[in-house]
Amino acid sequence: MPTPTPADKFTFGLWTVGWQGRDPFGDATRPALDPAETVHRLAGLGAYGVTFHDDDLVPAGSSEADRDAAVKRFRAALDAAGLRVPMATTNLFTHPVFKDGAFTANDRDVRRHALRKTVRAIDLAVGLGATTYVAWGGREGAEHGASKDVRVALDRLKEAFDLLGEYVHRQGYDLRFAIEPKPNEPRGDILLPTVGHALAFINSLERPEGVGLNPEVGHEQMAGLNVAHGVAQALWHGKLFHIDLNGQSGLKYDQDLRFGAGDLRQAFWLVDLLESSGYDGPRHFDFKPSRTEDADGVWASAAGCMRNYLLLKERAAAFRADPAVREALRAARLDELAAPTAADGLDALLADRSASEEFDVDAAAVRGMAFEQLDQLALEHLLGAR
Ligand code: 3MF
Ligand code: MG
Ligand code: MG
Repeated sequence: MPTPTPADKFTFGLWTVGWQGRDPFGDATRPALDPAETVHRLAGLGAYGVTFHDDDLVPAGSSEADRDAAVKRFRAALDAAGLRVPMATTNLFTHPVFKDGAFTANDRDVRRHALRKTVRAIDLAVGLGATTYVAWGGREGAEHGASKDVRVALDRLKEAFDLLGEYVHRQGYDLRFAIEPKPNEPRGDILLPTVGHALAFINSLERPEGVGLNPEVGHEQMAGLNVAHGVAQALWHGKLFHIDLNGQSGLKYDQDLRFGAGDLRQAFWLVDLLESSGYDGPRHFDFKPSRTEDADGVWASAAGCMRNYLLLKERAAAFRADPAVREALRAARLDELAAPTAADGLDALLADRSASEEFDVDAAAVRGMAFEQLDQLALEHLLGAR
């Protein structure tokens, strides 16, 4: 059984194992976790790092003295346990003041407060060593048609990222932003609902090079999308700055299952992609241990996330190394996809009668693609049958 080590770069949010099980229908089923204890428990399980929202570490409304004490205690725990903070973020969704959003709230004073809260949280993040700053706009959205002018709201969202980018630049921080798309929940419809929307938005920013993506498995799947395809496109654009791993079973409420639960095939293809792509950032778990669990169940589910990742990594490596798979990839003509379509240039293509007048479309149409055989091999590797 594979055992996680810090070299695997597994990280967890304080809010994940710390989730108390409050949902829209029921109260908390578990007591709050102390961030310092979380650090020690995660280190004991073989994690590399821990992440947080400002309010996870310093509860909203804390005095300056309480804030300093909380940060000091956390820093001491990190040092003692040898855990890193590669990423941090801002909570712009829990407090009622953000009920209509933060950077895109219709109320201007709320928008200005959201920016100041984020600037303060960025200082905290950088002080603890973070180099990635995630921005999930959970409340940036709407339920009522005319209540949000989406084009104007996108102006305000751009303004926010431009100001924050200017701040980071001015401070000389080594920090990149990673936008986390999500289609809905808690808003009926959230701005930047998918990887594709976010990629397009980034191109409109003043400092696009400092902004990338933090795709989440369940978020893409809630939109009915293939998460490995979305992540592949983010990689293709050089924009995979971070990733949130969890599990989701189809189009329903945001489940935040432990990684590997939910759509196992998509999890397999995602691990196969991450491990073969050269992505060397954290493998960050953003899941919620089921509210049925006590503390033992919480740590068992955190360990399960990492084990499932490592098991899938083993399965994916075995799939790629199998001579039968290599042969099946050839039969499916993946090598041909890798060859440019017209390296001979447009003139040669336009002069090529074999691609037009003389092309035997009927003969080409009957050629089988041999994809079923290839996919069966993948399934057999995933099932541990090969
Ligand atoms: C919600 C999320 C968020 C973000 C977090 C930033 C509370 O579905 O996924 O978790 O990941 O705010 O990292
Ligand atoms: Mg999520
Ligand atoms: Mg997330």
